Amino acid sequence: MWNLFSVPLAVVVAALTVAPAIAANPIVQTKFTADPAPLVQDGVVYLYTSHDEDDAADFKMLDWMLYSSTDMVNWTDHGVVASLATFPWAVQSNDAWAPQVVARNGKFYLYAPVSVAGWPKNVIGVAVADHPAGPFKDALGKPLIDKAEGYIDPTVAIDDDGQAYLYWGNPNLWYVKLNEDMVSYSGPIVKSDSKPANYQEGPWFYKRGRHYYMAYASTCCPEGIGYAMSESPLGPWRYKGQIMESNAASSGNHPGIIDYKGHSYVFGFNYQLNFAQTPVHRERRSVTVARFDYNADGSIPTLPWWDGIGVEQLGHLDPYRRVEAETIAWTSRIKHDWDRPFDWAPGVHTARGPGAGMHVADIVDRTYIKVAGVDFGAGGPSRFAASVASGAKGGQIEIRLGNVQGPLLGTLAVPDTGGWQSWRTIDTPVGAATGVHDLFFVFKGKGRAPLFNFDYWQFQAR
Ligand code: FUB
Repeated sequence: MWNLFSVPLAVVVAALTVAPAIAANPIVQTKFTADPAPLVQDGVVYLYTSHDEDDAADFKMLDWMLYSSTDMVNWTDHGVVASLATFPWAVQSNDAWAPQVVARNGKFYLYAPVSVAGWPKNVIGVAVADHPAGPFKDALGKPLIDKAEGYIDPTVAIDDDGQAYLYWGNPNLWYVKLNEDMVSYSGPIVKSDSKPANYQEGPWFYKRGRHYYMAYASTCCPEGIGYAMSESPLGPWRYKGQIMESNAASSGNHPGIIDYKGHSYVFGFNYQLNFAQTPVHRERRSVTVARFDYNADGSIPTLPWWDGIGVEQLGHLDPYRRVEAETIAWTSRIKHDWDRPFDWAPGVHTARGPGAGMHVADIVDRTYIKVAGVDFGAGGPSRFAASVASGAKGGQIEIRLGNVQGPLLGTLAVPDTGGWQSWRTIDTPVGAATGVHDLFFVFKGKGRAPLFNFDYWQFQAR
């Protein structure tokens, strides 16, 4: 990949004493995402989400997405990991609502609410995969939990004794005991008689230490996040308070809670990107995250409404290893004079293609990607390489530090490669930079049409 030769130092950027990189909320900007369901597996956070279509007015939901991170700030897009087509017996036109994935015995089980024809229509399906990123396959060829009104929002946890429990429901809270195969259950479907008074939907069931927790979308509407605790997996559930009060800026909310690398996180969603583009409420939601600390007695403090700041980065990103271009802390577009006066312009998109799998697509002039907290080390880089493809005239990748107008490390000229899936690795010398910086790829080119696609990148150390 590299042609080693000495490079005049166009730019020398010394190590800065930087504030820790943070994930700006919402944490995904390439799509509208909702109903976060995080899973920690082998040191990685896998964040499953539902997906509001770009043209959704009311709920319009066809598939489930996956993002992963090892630092809680830079999220790698794995694209669609399951869709309504995974459950061919379900209504195919809508209703791919809030999922959860759990791991057991080397397999990954995706529980998903979908609908069937007629009334009542709500059922819960289960699909299984050998890897967190799928492919997920329908396990049963029929619903796991057959139809009743309000059978949505499944959540699963496995107790220390190996017994797995599936909870779900709006506005009631139901449960069954899952068998060890995770795709069947024993005993009756039970309606919990200790559902907290402000419970609405979106339960998130887990055990931490000796405490069992039931977090959920509380109050309606708008929804906050409430939680209850118990000393038993089946309750009784004692209401403990609000993890987050509701907020008029957001009609919905939906918790997903994990511990990761010594910290505790709650995910939810807001409508920030929708309202950054229009004053009209549409079901175009965006997943958010906040960090919190449990109190000594296991209770959870009440957090402020989702801020735009997010959480601190855990560690730094190594730029001398191949990094997928769809690893993104933030993407947007440098605005034009003719843009509407809202806060945020959509940036790049992601797509899956035959040549490169997941990649960044629809790169147009002035879009950019921020990769947070990149550690160039003491020696710094000498060259930058990227895998790119263009069926048009290509463009440029400006490699900047700190912000979209920050010091220019180098510019990679992307040619017409002969097709949108005809991938070439192109490299360029870069100036010196040491220490930790937020890295910005600012895309430039002529016209308003897509310029090129971008699969991965890597720096060479000096
Ligand atoms: O996303 C569709 C539905 O909205 C979910 O299933 C509910 O929890 C609410 O977030």
